[in-house]
Amino acid sequence: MFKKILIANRSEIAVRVIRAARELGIKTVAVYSEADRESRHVAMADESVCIGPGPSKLSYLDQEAVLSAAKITGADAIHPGYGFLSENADFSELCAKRGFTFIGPPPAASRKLGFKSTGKAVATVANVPVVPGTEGDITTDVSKEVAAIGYPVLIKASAGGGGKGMRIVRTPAELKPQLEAAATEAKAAFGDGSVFIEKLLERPRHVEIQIIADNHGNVVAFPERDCTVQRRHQKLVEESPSPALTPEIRRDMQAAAIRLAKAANYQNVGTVEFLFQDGKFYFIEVNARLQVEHPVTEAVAGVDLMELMIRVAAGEKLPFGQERASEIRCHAIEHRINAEDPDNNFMPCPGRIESIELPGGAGVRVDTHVYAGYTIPSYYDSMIAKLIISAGDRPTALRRSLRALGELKIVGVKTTAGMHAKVVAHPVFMSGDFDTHFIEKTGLLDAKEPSNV
Ligand code: MV4
Repeated sequence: MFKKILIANRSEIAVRVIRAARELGIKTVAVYSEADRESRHVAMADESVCIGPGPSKLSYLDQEAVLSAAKITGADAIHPGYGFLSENADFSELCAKRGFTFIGPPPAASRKLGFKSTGKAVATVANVPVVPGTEGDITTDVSKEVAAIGYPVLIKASAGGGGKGMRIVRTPAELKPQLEAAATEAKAAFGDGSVFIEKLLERPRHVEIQIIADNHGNVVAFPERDCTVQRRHQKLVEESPSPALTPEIRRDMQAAAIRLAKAANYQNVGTVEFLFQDGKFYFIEVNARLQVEHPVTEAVAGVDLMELMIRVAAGEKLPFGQERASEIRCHAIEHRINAEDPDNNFMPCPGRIESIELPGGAGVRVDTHVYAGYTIPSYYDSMIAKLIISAGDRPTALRRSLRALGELKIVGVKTTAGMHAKVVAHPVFMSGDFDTHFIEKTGLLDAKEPSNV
């Protein structure tokens, strides 16, 4: 097992890594930017190293700065958290070269799955259903192929993720100009102009399967997370089990996720994302990291994914098989609380937290790095806390969510907590029957820039 882990991240996820490491008897090193001196992860870690100024490019994304901090503190492993360097295969290779274990997937698997078109190719080989579309990236005239797929279609950037750079095409006349615009945009945004096309699913749900794979060929899949409630491709609420899945679909989705992981020689925790519509699921992409919403699965399955992630990275075997991983022990919901102004188009709202009261009691978990007197810096994302609610069934979990959201009191910055209460109390959300357009259709957020899909 590792002796000392350096955490190449900040905020609640850095705190989460420190907690898991401490329970395993592993020392921790926090790195931080000049803007994060007061962040809780710095105070909690055994040691800390300032690695640069506020902007991420000059600190959390500075590979040499992170590696120097690891070297001078004698760390033997680096945990990347999510975002920043977490899905950077070059960084993971560099870690290995310098003698540190990167707590993440092997670079080859990460490269194959990180690129969406090649990820889809692996899925096809593994007999995992994909959305009908072009095979690989577009290099020639595809108008005939697209006509066969049938309009409307969606152009996606191969190097993109999370909905960035997607364009709808509803008629043949729009195809060529939209393809050109999409390629230009993708080149500018991701440094790679490759695009591919898929049939547009008009009212899908977003359902994802958490997996974990060790270095001994074992892979298990946990119950799904339903992340259908999103706004501008930002997840707001995640829950498990999905109100839309039957036990048969769940089992098939889990088996598909495992086939995909095995075909890619995947190791580490990971998430296989699917769209689900009319009783059928379609693979869309893999997230080769531990995600923000992992505590939903921890609650439902009764496991510690962070601990397991560290153990398999250290070469241990998975301590249980698929039967244990499939157990559903409760219903869980996560609310991402962001420092954003609901009255100003959800603009980030950095500033000083004057006071904060966190909810508690049975079935309420709070993951956060903030405290009274803490000033939220403006350089990073606006998520300041996650509430993870669990209860015996969905209706009880929803009532508990409302209770916990009501207990949460933050003075000093505006937050999305009130909006979460509106979502949970909405009859359509309560019914469980909704799709990715839920937020726009209900007008809950009065979005001034609605998503184009
Ligand atoms: C789609 C789609 C409809 N049809 N693909 C958005 C995020 C990215 N991971 C995939 N996304 C979508 N892909 C096809 N072929 C609709 C979306 C989508 C969406 C998906 C999940 C959750 C919220 C969403 C909001 C808008 C669009």
